[in-house]
Amino acid sequence: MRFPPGFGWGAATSAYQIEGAAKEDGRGESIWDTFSHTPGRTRNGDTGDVAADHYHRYAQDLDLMRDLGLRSYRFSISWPRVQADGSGRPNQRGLDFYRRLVDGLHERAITPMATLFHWDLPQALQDAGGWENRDTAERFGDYAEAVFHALGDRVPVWLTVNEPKTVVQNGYLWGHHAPGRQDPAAAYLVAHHLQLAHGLAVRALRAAHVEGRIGPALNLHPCYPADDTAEAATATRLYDGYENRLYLDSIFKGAYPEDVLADLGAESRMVRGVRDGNLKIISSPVDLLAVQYYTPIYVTAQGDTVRRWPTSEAEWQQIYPEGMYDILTRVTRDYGPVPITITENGLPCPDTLAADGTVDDSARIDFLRDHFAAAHRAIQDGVPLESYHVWSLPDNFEWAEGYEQRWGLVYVEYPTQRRVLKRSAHWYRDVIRRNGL
Ligand code: IFM
Repeated sequence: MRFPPGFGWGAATSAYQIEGAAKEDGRGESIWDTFSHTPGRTRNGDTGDVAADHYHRYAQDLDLMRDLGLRSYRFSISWPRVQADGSGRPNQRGLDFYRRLVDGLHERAITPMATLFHWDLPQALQDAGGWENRDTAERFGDYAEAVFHALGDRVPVWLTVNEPKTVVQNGYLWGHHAPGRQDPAAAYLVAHHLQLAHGLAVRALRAAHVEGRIGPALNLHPCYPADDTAEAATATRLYDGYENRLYLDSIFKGAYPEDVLADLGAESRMVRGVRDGNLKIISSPVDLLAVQYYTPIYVTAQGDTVRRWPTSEAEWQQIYPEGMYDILTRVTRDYGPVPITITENGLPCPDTLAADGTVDDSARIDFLRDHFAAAHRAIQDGVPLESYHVWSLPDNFEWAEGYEQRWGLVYVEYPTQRRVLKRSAHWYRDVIRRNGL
């Protein structure tokens, strides 16, 4: 099973999950510093203060990527490292870190792919209303401009907002992510402002006259009816609207889905918050679509969800590789043709470091093999898939789950920060070398 020549085999991370160095070189506070330091918010009270200490160990991590043969590395830039309070003159020391990282990638012939926002909103902006405040989207456009100015000559692919849906759902509906709110009315206004922020960043890149390509990073969940009834089909359609079309339609079609708008109601904060011209900004043409696939969703006639497939240590995940094929072919059919990159796919395993220094994560190998095969089939059926990033490179801070869930190809022994390649990493190196399975 060979992939197209030059296929971008990669791995992904995000700033708050791996960097640590929370108070160094002028970095400001983010909402995840606040949230993780609030008692009861994360498992075992874990925080990202040290994480995988990547800020200090990035050179070693770069060597590791080279040894694995990675062709692409997706990371995120910490907004509060670049602007401590989310606005104003950029912090040169923060930008310098990313410049060193990006240069190190080029030296090792690895293509950098940078995400501008992976959830670590500067706390000062949260204090001013966070994503409920339209001004945060404007600030994001300015921040993006500063980053493009500093790194635009050396980063060929940019992603705007990582998984806006997760911010909406986990941060504002269920409250188990920062900022920890349970406020449906606010949640969808936040969705709109995140989409606006995306569009403003796209425009900032065009205005900066740099070469790079840019697109959104969306976690898409294929939705299936749980049974054959017409009611389940109807409920599934609306569920899909909230999970997928809310983000895809606005970016690729310049309109929010009618069924979702009707469900929210004309008087909702979101619908009232959409101003003239906003959708034109949101639908500014993009160069690629980044898809993050983890799980399908099965919807009952009542609009509830049920489990169909085995889960992983993440209880929200069902292991269903066909879903990868379905979502890739669906976005190509409904929104294409647009080049696609998979920017996340993976699972947490109960990894342990054996006495002989190995980590046997054969479940991860099985998972990746099946998902790679589904992606390959999608390519054969016409999906313009150009790269695939496994989540994640090293074990890291899994948000509310702290360090208990291990998602990496590389085991991190946290007390010593020693890195150990798991069996899956050795296997992945082989896949990359052979350009296939
Ligand atoms: O760790 C997260 C990542 O930050 C965003 N996508 C899902 C991953 C696993 O939960």
